[in-house]
Amino acid sequence: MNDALLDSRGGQLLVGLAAGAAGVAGSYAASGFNPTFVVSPIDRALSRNMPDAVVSFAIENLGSVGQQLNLLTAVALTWLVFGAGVTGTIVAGRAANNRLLPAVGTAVWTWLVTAGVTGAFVLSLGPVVPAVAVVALAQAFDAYRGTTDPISSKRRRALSTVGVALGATAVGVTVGQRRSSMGEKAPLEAQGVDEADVQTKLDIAGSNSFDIDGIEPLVSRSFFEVDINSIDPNPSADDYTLSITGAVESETTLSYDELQEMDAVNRFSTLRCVGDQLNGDKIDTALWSGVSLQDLVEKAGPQSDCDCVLLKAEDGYEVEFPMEAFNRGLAVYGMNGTQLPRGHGYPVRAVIPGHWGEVNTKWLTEIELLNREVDGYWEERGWEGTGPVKPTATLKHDTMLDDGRRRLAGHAYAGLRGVSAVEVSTDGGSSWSEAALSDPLPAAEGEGRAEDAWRQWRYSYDPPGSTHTAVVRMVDRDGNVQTSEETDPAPTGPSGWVSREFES
Ligand SMILES: Nc1nc2c(c(=O)[nH]1)N[C@H]1C(S)=C(S)[C@@H](COP(=O)(O)O)O[C@H]1N2
Ligand SMILES: [Mo]
Repeated sequence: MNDALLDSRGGQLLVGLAAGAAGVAGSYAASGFNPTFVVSPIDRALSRNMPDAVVSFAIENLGSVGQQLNLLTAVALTWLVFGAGVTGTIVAGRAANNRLLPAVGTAVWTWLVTAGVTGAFVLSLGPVVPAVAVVALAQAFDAYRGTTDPISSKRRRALSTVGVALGATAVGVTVGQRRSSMGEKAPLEAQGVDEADVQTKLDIAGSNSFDIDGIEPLVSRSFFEVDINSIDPNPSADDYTLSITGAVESETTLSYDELQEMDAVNRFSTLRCVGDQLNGDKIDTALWSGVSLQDLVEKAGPQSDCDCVLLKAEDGYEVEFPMEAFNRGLAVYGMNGTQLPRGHGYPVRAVIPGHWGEVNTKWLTEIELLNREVDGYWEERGWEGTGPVKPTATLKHDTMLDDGRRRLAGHAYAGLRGVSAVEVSTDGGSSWSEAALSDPLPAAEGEGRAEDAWRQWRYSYDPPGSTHTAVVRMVDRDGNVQTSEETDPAPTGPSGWVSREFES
């Protein structure tokens, strides 16, 4: 009777899958949560090839959970591909009676798959080492197997192999996690940026902010993140180029250094995702440092027939919108006095005042001037989120003060339409009073106020002692009252008044 673990079908598959898991973790250890992680391109291919209906369903019903499911599926697929290949080499090794074949085959297979999908030849050694180690160990266990109790010792060898693979996987995941969190929040050191101006503006934002629990200060502490990746691109600034192409006199390419040498603007701007909910959290404000997009494009000599432009990014994302909006925008590399963080588009993103979040292309690589309009990533999926934002007033805070009054607070934002007042009703909308507004953030240049930034509001009242509804709405600079008509986020963004019921 032959009791070698690697002679049984079950044992071969077990070792194959164990080595596969260690291999996936090894790739993670070498790359972290980066595009060179073997799962990354597979995750991307999966999500990009998902039918539109599934994508729309996932966005509306699952939110970022949809992305996590996609990532999990990609991990499982990669594991199976590794596992199947390794199992194959074990089976072949047995058939050919060749002890080297499984280890060599495992090395070649895991490297080929990883290098094939990521294109990173050296980092693709990451999965090779742990996967080969698991296979070699299983072989060694079999070679030195005891003779006293074949059944239990075979089981023990199986368990040992799985144990080693689990250990290797845990180590890989830990190392990968470390690697992933490196390089956050580097200081902004660009020649074109006036650092004193950045600091002054951030100080003003601090002192103008209401200090109220549960509502973000004027410069958000934590900034929401929305994009089509579960693993963000991580381009290097050294290799970075921004090309201006299409309907221009001469196509132009700029490096990261060239951008940083140009005179920069420090400008507050609020971003809001078209997929935000009524009273949602996909709205935030930062101080952005970068150069005028119009100035960049002037260099190339724009001659677009449709006065429209397509922005393209490292992750394959694309969005098309009018030149008129583009010309007001910035190519941004700094955020709140630090280097633009990876999650927000490092090295360079677009920040376009007054329009929905989706035009603020992160990891920006190309500006293509068009002669004819095209659909971008979200428009292909039924959204119409490239236009001006809809006005919003949120209600994020209520508390009983010591003097027996109740205080309500939130934000208001209407893009370039500006916020001139926030009105609060505590009788379900019959009568309205004006809330106090935080002092506006300063303009990028000169004495005025920031043209595309939210305001905070607060309002205190004597509670009536019976059930009542508080409602909030904003008024724009031209005196237009925000519409009460409620719409879903899809396809043009949410609208409506936010309300909250109180028992007393
Ligand atoms: N390259 C790229 N840029 C992108 C996206 C993306 O998926 N890829 N998402 C857009 C969307 S839908 C929004 S709302 C904003 C969000 O910016 P933030 O993640 O910095 O908050 O980025 C936009 N820019
Ligand atoms: Mo968005």
